Amino acid sequence: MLETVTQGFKNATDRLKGVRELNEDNIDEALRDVRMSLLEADVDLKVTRSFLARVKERGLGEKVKTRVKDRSGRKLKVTPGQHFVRVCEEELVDLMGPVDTTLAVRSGLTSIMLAGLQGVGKTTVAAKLAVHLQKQGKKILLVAADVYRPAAVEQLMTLGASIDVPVHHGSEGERPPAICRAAYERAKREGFSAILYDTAGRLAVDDDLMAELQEIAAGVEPANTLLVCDALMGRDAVNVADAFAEKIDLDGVILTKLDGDARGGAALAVKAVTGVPIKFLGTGETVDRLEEFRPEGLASRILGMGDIVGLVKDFEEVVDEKEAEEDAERILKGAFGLDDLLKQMRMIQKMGPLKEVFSRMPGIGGLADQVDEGELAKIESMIQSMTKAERTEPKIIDQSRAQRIAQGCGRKVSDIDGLVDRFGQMRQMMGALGKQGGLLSGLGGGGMPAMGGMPGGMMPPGGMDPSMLLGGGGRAGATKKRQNPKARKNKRKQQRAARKKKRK
Ligand SMILES: Nc1nc2c(ncn2[C@@H]2O[C@H](COP(=O)(O)OP(=O)(O)OP(=O)(O)O)[C@@H](O)[C@H]2O)c(=O)[nH]1
Ligand SMILES: [Mg+2]
Repeated sequence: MLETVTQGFKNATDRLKGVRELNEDNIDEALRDVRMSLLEADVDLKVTRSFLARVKERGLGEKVKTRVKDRSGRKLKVTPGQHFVRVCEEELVDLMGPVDTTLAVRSGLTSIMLAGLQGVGKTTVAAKLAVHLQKQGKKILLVAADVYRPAAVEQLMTLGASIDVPVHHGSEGERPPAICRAAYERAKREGFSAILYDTAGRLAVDDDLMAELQEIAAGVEPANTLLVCDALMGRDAVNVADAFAEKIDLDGVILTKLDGDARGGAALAVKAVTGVPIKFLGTGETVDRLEEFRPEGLASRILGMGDIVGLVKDFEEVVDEKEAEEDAERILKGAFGLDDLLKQMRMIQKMGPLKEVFSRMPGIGGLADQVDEGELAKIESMIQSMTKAERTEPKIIDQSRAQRIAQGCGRKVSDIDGLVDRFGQMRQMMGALGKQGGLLSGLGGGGMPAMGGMPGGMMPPGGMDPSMLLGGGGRAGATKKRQNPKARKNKRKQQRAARKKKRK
């Protein structure tokens, strides 16, 4: 998603490579690329214009310090290109935020009314939000308030059954406001802690639709009224949001189908045009494809810097914390075997389609297109044909062992050799990373990445610097995550060494 815009920013920063200062000419040239990509992504023209104007003003106006100290006193160089990226990132965050994705509670109930045009994904979102709330331990009631489209009720019942959430529906001839009110009373009576009203869609914004929504809202007073919009509608999604916002009080927008749209301009413009923030993103048809919207995360993804916090959150969900910490420690000492690799691979697979996981990693986001899930299955089969000793210390795999393994999994001996070679390199790299401390130890260690390492904006423009894997990456200030103690200790050690060196 938003690949178009990412490419625009990448072209822009490429242009600024090697320039010694930002001036009227080179910033205009760089911004031309950004402008084109924003318009191509279907971002509203006015929003685009004011965004570019702000970036230009700040880019030119702010004195660029070419050498700055980070919080730990380390000196860092900032290029004009990096300064440009930083300004862009901050302005993107301002454009889309601030957002609070916690769902409000009223009279003890997390109540949500979903509204939106036909086919935008309301019913799917209802199920996705139910799953989201399930994870918070809520007891949820789904309400089928679409009595117009045949099979609408059935659709929600099927979804509800698949996630083990009861669905309330009306009887023949009962109108949506009455159905919702009855459901509300049932939720109170039966001790539910969350209720989700899935309303009917219309082809276009019309008075009947608005009147019905107003009537439902008056009857059940939902704590959260969320508008569902379809990213494929591009700029129209923003216009629709604007039209709804005029008629009903919206607390947030959910933008769906971002997986199917490389443009996704609506994500950037909704807040600026309507004043209503996006709260969630839908990125797939299945019920697990819902993301809390974090402007910082999206901004750094757009700028090609990955989305560390989101990644870590996903990681936390699939990982046993204590075990992960131990694993991370071992891995960073270079003391890990193919068994560990297998385990890590499976964990990452649990986080979602590999392509997507990769695209959110800093530094290697660009490799996402080359990820091949089939390759993983191959590796898995090879590892499974090895003995315990071979997995722990692949170095012992000689020609005859390789032959046996190859036979066991139906691969060529050269495949086995290749795997062992690559694994050896990887182990070496991990060991080297571990010595420096940083992100990777954070990923495992209770999911607390070493975010504080770099001050705002010290990231390389293209995001392809391998040091991105080591620490920092996002705007440190924006994430407010504490570093884990180990990374802090490491950092202090580095600082001491640096000071010592300086004194000499
Ligand atoms: N790719 C993708 N498809 C989605 C997403 N969300 C919903 N869909 C699909 O969009 C179609 C419509 O989804 P629904 O949830 O039925 O939409 P709705 O707004 O409830 O539709 P009506 O009730 O008819 O107004 C379905 O085929 C969904 O699978 C998403 O995030 N990504
Ligand atoms: Mg529906």
